[in-house]
Amino acid sequence: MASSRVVLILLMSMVLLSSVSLATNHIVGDDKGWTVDFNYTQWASEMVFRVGDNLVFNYDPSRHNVFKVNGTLFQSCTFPPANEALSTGKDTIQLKTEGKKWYVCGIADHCSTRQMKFVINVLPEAAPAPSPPPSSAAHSVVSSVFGVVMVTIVGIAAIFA
Ligand SMILES: [Cu+2]
Repeated sequence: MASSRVVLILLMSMVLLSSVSLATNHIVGDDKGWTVDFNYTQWASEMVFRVGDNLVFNYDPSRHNVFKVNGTLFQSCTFPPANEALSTGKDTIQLKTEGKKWYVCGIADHCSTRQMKFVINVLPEAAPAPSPPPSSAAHSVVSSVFGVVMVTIVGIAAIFA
């Protein structure tokens, strides 16, 4: 049956296309970078963080560093030993798991009084778009790029069917 083969190929290609995830680089503090007296709590509240995304800290390494801490250390602005800090001045942290993550600067009073602290809640990777039922697969293509890909695949499938 040629038609069922086409549908099968359509579904497989949808799965392939939808699995191409778009990881986002979140530049902490945007063009301000990681520095004193910037409201990172506000910044973080406007973002959606997902597994696979990156946090990028840009800063002057002679003035700041980056610690990933737990909630207790975050509240009290206490830190692990300084040699466990990230301190290159351009640190990228990949968000590998879901849930809350806390980040602070461990220099002087930057955490306690200069706002260099924030918490994020990492969500699961973006779910693939739900696949339509097979019978309507060929009719429900809305995206033009997707449509072109589909037409090409259907054409190829028709040749081999
Ligand atoms: Cu600092």
